[in-house]
Amino acid sequence: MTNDPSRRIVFTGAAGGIGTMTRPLLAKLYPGLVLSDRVKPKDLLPSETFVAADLTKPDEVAALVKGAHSVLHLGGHSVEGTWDHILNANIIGCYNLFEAARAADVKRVIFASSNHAIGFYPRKKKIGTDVTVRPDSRYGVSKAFGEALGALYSDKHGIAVTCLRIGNVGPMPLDVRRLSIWISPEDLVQLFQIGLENPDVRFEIFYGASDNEAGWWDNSRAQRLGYRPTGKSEKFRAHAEAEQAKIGPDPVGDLFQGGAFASAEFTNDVKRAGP
Ligand code: 15L
Repeated sequence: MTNDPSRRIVFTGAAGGIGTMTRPLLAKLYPGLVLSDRVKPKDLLPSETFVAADLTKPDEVAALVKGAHSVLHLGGHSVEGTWDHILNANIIGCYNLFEAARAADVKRVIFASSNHAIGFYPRKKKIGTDVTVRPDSRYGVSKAFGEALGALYSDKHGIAVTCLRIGNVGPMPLDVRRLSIWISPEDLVQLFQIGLENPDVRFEIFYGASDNEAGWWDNSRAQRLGYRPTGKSEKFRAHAEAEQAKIGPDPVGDLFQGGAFASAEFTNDVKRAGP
């Protein structure tokens, strides 16, 4: 599909953090990429195409995906928020996206899920992509919902759906937790490419993580479909530990993969939380 201008690819959430980091890499691979968000990215280049759309408005989403071959769906709220916020941006918005994709006969959707869909797994447990979801927040619940929608639209309507449980994207891991879940923008783009191009994709869940020695996730399915991460968080251990020392302990969050998302609003006994 690379460099095929007849295959329109729509990228929602293009003005967000991950959008900003991956746009330059994607532009080289998919020159006709259609960027979308509620507001135009400040650094939009004359060579880039932008279409504004609000995910909560079904007709705007339908107009956006009309004629698209594939959608990279990163749009929505990217951290914990009020129920009202999560409901609109991530639950209703995600439904509108899949429904518009079905109506427009879109072939592939890559959904930006999150590690917070499984954030209540203990850090000491290594998990695969077949575990029961254990969200650590309303945000995490919305990502589990998006994965379930993806499975529905794959099984019922034949859309090839790839859900990426993204850890934390950036030039380097920000703290000790991120040593286990960090992904470089380049590695994330590799996972986008598998979702956009691999002929074996029907419904997939991959972890969005680089080749991290401290990792908690078994990503063998992604590897079987060609994922060859080059980022290694261990190279940045000194930096991550120095940053961690500034943050200090979080007696609940430090036990669970989701960190502060798990400890926020926590009223349980830690012994009764998580699997
Ligand atoms: C996420 O899902 C968020 O979008 C991102 O902002 C980070 O908080 C990340 O998880 C993380 O867990 O570090």
